[in-house]
Amino acid sequence: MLNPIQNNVRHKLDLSGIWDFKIDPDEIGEQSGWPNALADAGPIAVPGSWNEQYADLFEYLGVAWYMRRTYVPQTWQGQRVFIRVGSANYFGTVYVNGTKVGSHEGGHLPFAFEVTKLVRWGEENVIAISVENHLKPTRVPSGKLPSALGAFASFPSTTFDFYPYAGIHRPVMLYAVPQDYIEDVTVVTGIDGTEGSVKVMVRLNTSGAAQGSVRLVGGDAPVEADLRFSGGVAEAEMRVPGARFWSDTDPFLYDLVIETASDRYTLPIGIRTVAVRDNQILLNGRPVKMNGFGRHEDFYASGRGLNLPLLVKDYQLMRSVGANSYRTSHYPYSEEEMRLADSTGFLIIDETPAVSLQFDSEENMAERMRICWQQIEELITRDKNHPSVLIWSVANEPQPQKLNLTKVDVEGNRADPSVVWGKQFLDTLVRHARELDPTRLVTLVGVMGGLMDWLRECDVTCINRYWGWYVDGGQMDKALTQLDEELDLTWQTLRKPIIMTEFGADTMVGFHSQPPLMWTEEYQAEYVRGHLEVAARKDFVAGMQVWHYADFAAVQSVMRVGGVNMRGVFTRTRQPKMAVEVLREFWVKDGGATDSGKAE
Ligand code: BDP
Repeated sequence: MLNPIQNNVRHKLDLSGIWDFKIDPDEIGEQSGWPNALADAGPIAVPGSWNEQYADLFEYLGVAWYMRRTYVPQTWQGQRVFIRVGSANYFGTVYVNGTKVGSHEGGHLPFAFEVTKLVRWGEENVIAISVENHLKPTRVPSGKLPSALGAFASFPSTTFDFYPYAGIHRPVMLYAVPQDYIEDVTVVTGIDGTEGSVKVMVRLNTSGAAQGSVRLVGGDAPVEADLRFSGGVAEAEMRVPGARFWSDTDPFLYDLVIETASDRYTLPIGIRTVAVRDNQILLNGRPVKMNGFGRHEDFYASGRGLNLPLLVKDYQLMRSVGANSYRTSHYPYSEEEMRLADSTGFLIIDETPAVSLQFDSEENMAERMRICWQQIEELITRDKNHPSVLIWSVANEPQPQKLNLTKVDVEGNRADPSVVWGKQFLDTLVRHARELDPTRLVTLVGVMGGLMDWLRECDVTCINRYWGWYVDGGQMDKALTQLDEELDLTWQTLRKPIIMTEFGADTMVGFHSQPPLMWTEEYQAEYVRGHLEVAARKDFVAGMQVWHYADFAAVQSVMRVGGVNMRGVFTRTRQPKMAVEVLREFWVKDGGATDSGKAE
């Protein structure tokens, strides 16, 4: 699943733009010839969520069809041609010239199918993609299930607190590679004093013997090694004297150029290591704090669709408050975004779509496990070479059957089968991620009042806490005392560095009060200040990530004014609330971040 690139032997054709579109509520499209032609279609932007583009489709989550016609460049003849969808939420099926080429489940990861034999050279090709986003109890994330957080009872019926946007959310492209091509590359970097090491594993699509080379460009002198393939696989290790190590303050990237007789692939890489020692996270052997935000891919009109100007703006705004980190809450973000994190030095907790998992019946859990397993594999395959990714998060807020927000529960009631099922399920996910990638840290994010025991297997303890909001709202002193005590207890119990992956207060921009009352900007500012002060006293706190970066679309409920979660320190249109100044005070170091996004 290498990201398609353009060079002298590889080609790509981005099909982003206005496509034909038609909903199919009765699900008759496939047997009615829609893969070949869409009668009475309307226009739709790809990428983008359909819910935002048509007011009458805001709540529509059933099947919809996309169609686009294109020539395939004549120069690609003789190569292998693929169609690739960056993401389609939730279930996508691709047809080329009327033939079904494959389907994919899961909303936030790319999928590709080879279509070489179906291409019509010298004529138009018809590409049709059907997408549906039915909310179902066994999907990940799940819908139409009773939520342990009863107050989230919502419309549409999700178990999660963000709008279930539907559609093709990332670019669709055709790409071409040589007949014998580089199928996969895995890079593992190490540090020994001032020397870097770069271990490269390359897999070809063919299993015969072959030769190739790998070159690291961008340092003082290029470093090279030979690749000798046997069974289609080759490994090489390069030593890089005087290497420039990748970090959040110096996100230096080398180009790794891999060449075989017929193919060539260039991958930007960073030389860095990540580890945990006692109560700290170490980047290149030095303690680092991962401060920043929980976020969403969310905006007016584009919905969850890739929005490049917004991306650049968001990175600049995050940097302007001194943030160096965020979590891809609650699903994998776009590949464009991951590359930007590499080049601008953000430290990422990369999360799967497993938000609000429930452990309700063995049958449901088996189905969810199948999907979680696949999503972890697809995520790690996609993102394993990004230096920015330090931590895999395999779940956010798995839900015990009974949730008591006010009480820290260490072991849980073992007579409750869901307590035991949850532990087995989550341990399995953590171990699976660790097996696939032993070079990074693995975590899952614990819910307030959840079981500490479920987090034991993790390398880093990530917790979401809402003292002063859902519990002890309006009573900041009491809330901060509870937070203080709970952080100590969590450290003493689990003995791993702690990142607070969520803490925050809903805030209506422009609401003010003295004394600070809930929902006002003053309250959010005090809340954030109080939390950062408590954390600053504890050296085992390895990061503070405010929930949320910006207000975002949620489902309708009594908790979400206008269907918006207002916990952002920026509004949905990216205007600052008062809390932004507090973050600057704590996070912007002397000189601080500049508008260009680079720390000075
Ligand atoms: C946590 C969830 C997050 C919600 C947040 C909230 O992880 O998705 O948006 O609470 O209530 O439970 O704002």
